[in-house]
Amino acid sequence: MNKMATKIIYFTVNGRPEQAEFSVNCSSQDVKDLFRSAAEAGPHDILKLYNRKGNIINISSNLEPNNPNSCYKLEVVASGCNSEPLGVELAGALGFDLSSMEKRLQCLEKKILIEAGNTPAVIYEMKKQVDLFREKLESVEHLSWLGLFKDLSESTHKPSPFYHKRALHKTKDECEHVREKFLQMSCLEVSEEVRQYLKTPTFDNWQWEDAEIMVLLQVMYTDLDFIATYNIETEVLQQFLFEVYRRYNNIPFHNFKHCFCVTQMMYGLMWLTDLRRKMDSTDLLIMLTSAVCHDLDHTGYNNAYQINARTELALRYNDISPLENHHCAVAFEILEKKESNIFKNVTLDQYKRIREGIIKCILATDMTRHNEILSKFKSILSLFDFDNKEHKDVLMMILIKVSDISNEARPMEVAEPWLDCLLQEFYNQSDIEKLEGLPVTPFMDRDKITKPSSQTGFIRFVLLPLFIELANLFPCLEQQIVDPVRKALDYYTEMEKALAREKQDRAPCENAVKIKDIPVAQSTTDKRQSSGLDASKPDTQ
Ligand code: BYE
Ligand code: ZN
Repeated sequence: MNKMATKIIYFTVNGRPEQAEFSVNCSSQDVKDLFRSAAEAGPHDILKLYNRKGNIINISSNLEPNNPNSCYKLEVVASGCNSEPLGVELAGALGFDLSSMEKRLQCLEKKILIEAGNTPAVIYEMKKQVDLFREKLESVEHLSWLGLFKDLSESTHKPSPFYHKRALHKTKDECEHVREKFLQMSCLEVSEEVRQYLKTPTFDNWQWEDAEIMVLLQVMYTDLDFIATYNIETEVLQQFLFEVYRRYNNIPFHNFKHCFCVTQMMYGLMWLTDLRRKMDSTDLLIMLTSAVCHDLDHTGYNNAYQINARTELALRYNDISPLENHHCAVAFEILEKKESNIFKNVTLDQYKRIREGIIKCILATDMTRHNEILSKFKSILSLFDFDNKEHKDVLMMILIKVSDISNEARPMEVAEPWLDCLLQEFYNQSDIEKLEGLPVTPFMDRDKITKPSSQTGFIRFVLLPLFIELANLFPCLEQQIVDPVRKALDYYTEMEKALAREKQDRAPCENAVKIKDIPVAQSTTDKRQSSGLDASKPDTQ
């Protein structure tokens, strides 16, 4: 055994106790680097280390080992601005940092590979993070002055071994592979058991791959009798579903699987509420197709970002629901092609009605309209009339809204990974907002929210009030979707408490400061305003 001798140094940085372990034969530069990262200091910041007597001591490999009672104190002094232009200075700093970080990680990995035989998860994770950060810097055009920007639309650059960019749009190969699989599988019979399971909110999307999901969507159109009623040709439906699949992007949350979940919940609600007896087939066709198309070509950045960053979409739609308008426009782009127009055999009048219905439903998924739509629904609820077109329109909007945000009505094993995906997408957005100097949407800020804190507020103030109103019209939904949401609220409330206890146990003093910084009640209000959930403040985004 050649276990290397080490020494442990105890110190505090910003009042936070830390300890560092060095091998006795490491270099002074290693020691300095370690203190620099412990202090989260930049390459131009100055570090000062004090001993118990208050004397400044040299940060080197000769540093005297100490114990927790004779802690050193580490202080960071910002280097401030010097005469160099800020851009060049920062660019140099960032560029240098990133490459050196990558080099150091590679060295570390090599060393560990020799000793341990495989790359440990922690190194892999660090590499991924550095990789992700580089990727972000490289993809932001506004930050081209850093000298890292890569125009991916040209796509002539060779990816480095460190650079595994996953494109936003699906590649041709990816699509063709899935299309072939889908066509092969669509010949097979889907069992009655699966067809019944598909009608329930307990359906687990994670068990099915994309080609299978396309078959399941085809089953929905078949089992609602749309094929026969609207004379839809099988090849046209398959081409339509393929185009839809193709135009959902590779992003963490608003992807093809989300499209499926929303559609499947809509389908489930139709069967649970026996809607076929209450509304006509065209309304159901509108609702199912709206669900299928409702997030087409989402890029992972919400309307607030589109507007603040003045994107092409915000300009095109004058800041009015840019995303939802776009999803809808892409839907009709697909439907304009005769090979994928599932409505190609309906009358002109019927097409007009379907188009108007789909536009209404997809535009209703903009959460800034949440209170407006829910209030309208509440006001007609006591006299709800299934023969009144206006009433039916509001119900259709409520049903797509419910389906759209219904993950928490599903079993925990299905719902929780969806929350992780959503937070991943939100964090990506806030990272870019920080990089671009745009207002950071508070509920997307990884420094401000946690899984349970975001979810308890959302379930209490958004999800339950919406679901409860729908269950007023369809009492059977109380047990089918309201109860699971209540359970989810209990689950996240417990998780929130456990997290608070854990923090308290770890660092009682530090915790007091943190709670003061991020008041729980405040963050809930922030979320509602910023997500536009407060109808009285439609333009807080
Ligand atoms: C919403 C708007 C846009 C995109 F951070 C997604 F707390 C959503 F606000 N959805 N859809 C499902 C959700 C959920 N938002 C939240 N929880 C969900 O389960 C809350 C968010 C994590 C946050 Cl509303
Ligand atoms: Zn959606």
